Amino acid sequence: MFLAMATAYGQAAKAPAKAAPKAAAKADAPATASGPDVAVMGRVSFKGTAPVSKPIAMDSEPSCAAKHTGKVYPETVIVNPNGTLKNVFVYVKTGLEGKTFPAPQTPATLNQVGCVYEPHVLGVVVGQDLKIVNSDATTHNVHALAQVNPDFNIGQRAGAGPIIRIFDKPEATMGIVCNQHPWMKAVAHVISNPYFAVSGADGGFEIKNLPPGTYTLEALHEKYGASTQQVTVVAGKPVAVNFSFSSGQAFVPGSLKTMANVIVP
Ligand SMILES: [Cu+2]
Repeated sequence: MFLAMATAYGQAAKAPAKAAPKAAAKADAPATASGPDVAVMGRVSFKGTAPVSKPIAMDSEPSCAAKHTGKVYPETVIVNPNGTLKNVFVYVKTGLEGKTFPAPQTPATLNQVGCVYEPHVLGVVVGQDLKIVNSDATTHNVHALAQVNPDFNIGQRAGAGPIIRIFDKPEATMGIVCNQHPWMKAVAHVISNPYFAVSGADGGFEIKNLPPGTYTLEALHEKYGASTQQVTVVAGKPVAVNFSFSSGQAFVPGSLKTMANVIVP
């Protein structure tokens, strides 16, 4: 008992020195814009208990297992150390009606590295190239579980060139899976404007260059679903918006056609 208390005290005594550099990344601390082009910024907080997931058994694919130094976990729910939620897709849902946006010239890229999709969540604009790259020494089978756009299911050998696909219609939460490696999963969100962001390792997101106006933002997460917020963007000053999801909540359907919740446990 005394030992346990002494250990706890020892940890507590060390805590301030360790915690100080992280203070700015606290979930409720105000976000700081990374540049003058940031129109909307915020964080996605997470309430409740982070789900516990089992490490992925990659023994069936030694060439992929060898690319990882530690254990690899499913990325369905990632709660950051500061209590925020990673991989939440935040985009402009309404307020841009009647406007059209040229598809970005640069492709959205989905890489396969060590039998893991990078990134796990990505945004693609209608008409933009989605470039799927195989960086592994094995064959992948890229299967887009599209419901609004045509689905596709394509083998991609080691060393093969990229697969390019273009989506014609908005479609949120499209699962991309691999028929060779059942643990592989990415989530693509296809939207009709270029104003979106994905929450990062501190739960933060930034939407850049959104013109002044009033908009509805929607935040989408593959397990927890949708949450919306109204926001008014003014010139020259980033507006702060925060979202929150919780461990006990049921899946909330979003406004875009969303596929049934594909969960890799
Ligand atoms: Cu694969």
